[in-house]
Amino acid sequence: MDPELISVVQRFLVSEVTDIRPLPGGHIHDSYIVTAASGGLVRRYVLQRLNQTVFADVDALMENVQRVIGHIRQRLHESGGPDRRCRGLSLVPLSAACNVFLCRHDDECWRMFEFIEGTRTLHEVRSAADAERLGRAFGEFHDLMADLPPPPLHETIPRFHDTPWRLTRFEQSVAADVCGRAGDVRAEIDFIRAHAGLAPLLVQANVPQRVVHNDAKIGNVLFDESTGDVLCVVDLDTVMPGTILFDFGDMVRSGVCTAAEDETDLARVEVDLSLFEALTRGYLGAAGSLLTATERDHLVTAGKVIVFEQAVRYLTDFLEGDRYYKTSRPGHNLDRCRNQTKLVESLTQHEREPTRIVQHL
Ligand code: GN1
Ligand code: MG
Repeated sequence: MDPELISVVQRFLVSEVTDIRPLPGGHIHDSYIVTAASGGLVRRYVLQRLNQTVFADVDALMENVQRVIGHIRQRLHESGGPDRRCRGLSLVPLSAACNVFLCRHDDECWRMFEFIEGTRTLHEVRSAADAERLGRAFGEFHDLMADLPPPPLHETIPRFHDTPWRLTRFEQSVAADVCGRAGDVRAEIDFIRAHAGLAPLLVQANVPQRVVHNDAKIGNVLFDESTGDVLCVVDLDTVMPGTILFDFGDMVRSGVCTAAEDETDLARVEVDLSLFEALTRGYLGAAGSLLTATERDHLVTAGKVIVFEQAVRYLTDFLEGDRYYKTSRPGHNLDRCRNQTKLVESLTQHEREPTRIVQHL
């Protein structure tokens, strides 16, 4: 075990550490699974070193996360929800201060969650049942957040789903071409330019600001391992004001196709209408009564815009030298971009059926 990591863990209120190993999956923070044993009782935790290039204001981030966790717990407690769900996410306090995160140097901040045993995550949906659970999970989340008391949450990453701004950033990265990669990705650049008309469709929509997740993908849903039921949504770092269209669009990214977002066999990246139907049914079943007519009218568009936005973000990062997203192979961000552009294409081809599905649910 890395002695540096052990010394970090020892600052939190945990007993004897027996194992620390990397937890793969996230694109942003460094995450580890920590095992600790005390008096024969083995407990696990998720330790995270926060990415402060992405989240510049860690105090604001952690204040948001604590408020959201506290509110969910209170709401579920009031509604007599099963205790297990109320314990969805728990931050581990530090041993020597009443705080839940540790900043050792200006550039090194850590936090630790209790690992929820008996749960699993999925990287992609496998069936209509998964898609429906994904929709329901974030529908319930929107419902839970609907009465979060003021003040508004901090904006942990400004302009996060401002697609026109993402497009401007993209054009800057093409113009600067700091890695000399633009020449190799002309087709992808052309695709994005040809679809630039998608960018303003959500930010111009006349829909209310709500508290939304902003990273509503299947990988951020925790399932009960034995029943398959949704336990809670995780990764609360970008929970902040936004529109439900951002989240529905993100759900479409991972919910309408059984291929992962970095699948390179693009023949597998196709909208499956039965998955779209199940996802939307799950979502509207949980949050349908919250939605205005305009929000409902924009659900199908939201899918196209947010998948497009993600393609733009991946290509921008590829052009800038893969500095934002973690990658595990050369060209990983380009593969992700190609995957998302294929999904935009497929969503564009199948526009009418999803619209009809939303109207009939
Ligand atoms: C990032 O780290 P992770 O996987 O939770 C990203 C999201 C993207 C997502 C793509 C703060 O989330 O916006 O949609 O990857 N988070 C941030 O899978 O940029
Ligand atoms: Mg995230």
